Amino acid sequence: MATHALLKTLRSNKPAFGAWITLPGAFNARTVAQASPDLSWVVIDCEHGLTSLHPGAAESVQAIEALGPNAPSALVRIPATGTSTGTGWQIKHALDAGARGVIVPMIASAAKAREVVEDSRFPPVGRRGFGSPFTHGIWGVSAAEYLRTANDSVLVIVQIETQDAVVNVAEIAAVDGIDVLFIGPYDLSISCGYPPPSPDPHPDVEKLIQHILSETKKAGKKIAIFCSSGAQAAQRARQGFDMISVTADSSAIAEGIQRHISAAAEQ
Ligand code: 3PY
Ligand code: MG
Repeated sequence: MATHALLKTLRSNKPAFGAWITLPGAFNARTVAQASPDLSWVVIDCEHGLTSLHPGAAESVQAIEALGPNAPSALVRIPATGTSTGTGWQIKHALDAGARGVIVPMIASAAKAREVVEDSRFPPVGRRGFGSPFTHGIWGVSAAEYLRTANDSVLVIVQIETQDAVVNVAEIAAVDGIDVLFIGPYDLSISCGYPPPSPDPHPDVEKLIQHILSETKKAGKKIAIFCSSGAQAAQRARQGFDMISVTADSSAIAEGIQRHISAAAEQ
């Protein structure tokens, strides 16, 4: 059975801590992935980060997965969802690149969630095409084994980050083939007319977050959220979140450099 760190952590019902990759380049991706043995996933952000989906994501996934069987699972956040152009090609590039899962932003209806599942799963479940000569090698399995097990091993993660998504959350969570609902607190706040979290969300937005958490758990699905510090992530873990982004490369670099320079300057 093809498996990976995030899938194992989610199945063991332990919080899966992750990190966000906003800067481009295979060496950056590998540096983040190697930063802690407690990382069970990283996401290459092709929506707001600077990695291009093709071929940039493939190079970063390869650099992470080459760390071996204990590497954090490499996820890819695709650039966009839209009404006029389908998102199938983006999911195809991300999964063919060897991503262990996709994070799909701005999903607000069960119909859109079903489309995401169809694009992410091979027939008979979905309509994902088969044909990359590289994907199975990055996973370290044969092509036949990848084809046989990918529908169970690829994680399909949709972001809940708009007012409409909150209204439809129970229906979205009930869609077969969706593994994780991922709250984007920044977009959720601005969609509801509140300022972005600084660092915590507005109490009204927090109520929505708790509602999404309980509806997702009721549906038996995993729930994830984006955080901006270890302390905030620990609190979300205590609340029952399954998958938590703890920090991002760009902010962690700036914080680390600032801390060291301050220590030096204070002498
Ligand atoms: C959000 O908070 O909107 C996110 O998508 C997390 O990056
Ligand atoms: Mg967002």
